Amino acid sequence: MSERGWLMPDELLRDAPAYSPRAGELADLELLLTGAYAPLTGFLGRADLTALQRRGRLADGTPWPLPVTLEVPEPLALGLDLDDPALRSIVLTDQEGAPIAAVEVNDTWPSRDGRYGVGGTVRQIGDGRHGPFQRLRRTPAEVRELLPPGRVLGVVADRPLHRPQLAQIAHAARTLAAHLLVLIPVGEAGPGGLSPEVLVRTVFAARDRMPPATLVAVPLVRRGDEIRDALLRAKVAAAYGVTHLLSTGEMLSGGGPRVLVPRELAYDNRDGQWRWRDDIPPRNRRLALRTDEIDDLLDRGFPLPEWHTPPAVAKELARARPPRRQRGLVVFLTGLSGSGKSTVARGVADHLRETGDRTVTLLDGDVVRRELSAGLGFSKEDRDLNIRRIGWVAAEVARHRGMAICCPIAPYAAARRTAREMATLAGAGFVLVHVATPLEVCERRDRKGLYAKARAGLIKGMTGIDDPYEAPLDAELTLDTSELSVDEAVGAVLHHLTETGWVEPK
Ligand code: PPS
Repeated sequence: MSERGWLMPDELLRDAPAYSPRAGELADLELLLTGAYAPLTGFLGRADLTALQRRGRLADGTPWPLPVTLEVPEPLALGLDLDDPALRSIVLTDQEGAPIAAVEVNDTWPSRDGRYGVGGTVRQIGDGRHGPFQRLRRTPAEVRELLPPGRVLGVVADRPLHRPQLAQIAHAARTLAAHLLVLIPVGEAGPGGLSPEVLVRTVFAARDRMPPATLVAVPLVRRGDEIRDALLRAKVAAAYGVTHLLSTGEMLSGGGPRVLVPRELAYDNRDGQWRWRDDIPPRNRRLALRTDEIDDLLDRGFPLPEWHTPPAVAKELARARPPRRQRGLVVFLTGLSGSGKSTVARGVADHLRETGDRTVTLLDGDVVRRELSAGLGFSKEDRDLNIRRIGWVAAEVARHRGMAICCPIAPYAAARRTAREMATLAGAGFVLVHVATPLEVCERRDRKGLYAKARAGLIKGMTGIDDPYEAPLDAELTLDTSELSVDEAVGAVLHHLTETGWVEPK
């Protein structure tokens, strides 16, 4: 029996391998399934990709701005038999493993990093939807059905809407006498780590300042090429029925909706209106705040000014980005064995526990290797996995507004970068402290006798001796404990955290 929302296994797919694509690929999958990428019906194969690269068109001549591709691990690709209908499908699942769609593969090729590109048509399994805000994730056909006849002004709200943007939207909708369709990109975190959920809430908070509008969440993900990204957005907007698109960035040409490039508005303090900046005498003119200015106000716990941001929007933003002193934070100390990381980390943790501002989790090397990474050794793979685990736990602690203090050696820059990204995506801060005590000093201290053993050839792969340490180029703070007492080193970290607003001055 099949019930709405519950999945029935499909006979042909019973033995098909399952694979959970990366976040960007999942977003593309949803756009393919809903018809937002029409006329595409699946992930592109080599013929289309080549044509796209050469001519900006698919093999059949249809203009298309960007590759829509899927990569899978090599064994999965090699296990397919493209000539056998029963052996050529892959079930694509969400990140928790629930099936979303099947791809009927008609092309595979080696790609990069031991992965294979696969091309083929996708077909929905079950209701195919996933992620929060389901009721906003309407298909283009459903949306076109809802729209009144006539012009449709599209806005891609990829950042919170403040008064200047709202004034531009209202002006464009009025001039065109168009219905407003707001597309909210929910495929990835926005600028500054703003989560899609927060973005949706801020756009809703601005709703009573907009002309009557239809709001849709669309899993758009940027590829990082501004013009092509804009062209793809225009394609998707057109699929949703947009006839005129209010641009937030680049000028566009080619098929799809007409693109309107709004003029820069400024606040006129004579009457409180937003109008074209050049129509306001300079002394009465206030320019819109830049994103970094907005973030800075929020970081310091100041309210966003009412002339600039509707209070309801300001409230959502303040909730999502509380002042630094209340936000989650990861303090990540890296350095050689014996550099003093653990001692400094303990001192910082003790101080913060005394003041009691936030809960403190100390992810000390020995504890981590016992509780979290038991069984791991010191190969590059094991060290990277160890740091990934530490980074993940730390980010979760910080997501819930706690303070995580970590002090592994973390010799590889890429793994440290991953830890930073995880914290940022959790909406938390990340402060990297390089405990840069010179190797000679660490070796002289040799608390555990490991350096002596390594020099004698009794142990292999000791960091600094016969294993690499990539000194950070992105540390917020560098300490050398050969020149500082423990108290001074702890004080330096606390001073940095206070200066940058992460910790309340005492
Ligand atoms: S890593 O690279 O970040 O995963 O290492 P970490 O988890 O911090 O573990 C480092 C501690 O393990 C002991 N140890 C070694 N360190 C470096 N290289 C090798 N081969 C090694 N073998 C064991 C060492 O005592 C480290 O402890 P600390 O507290 O840093 O001195």
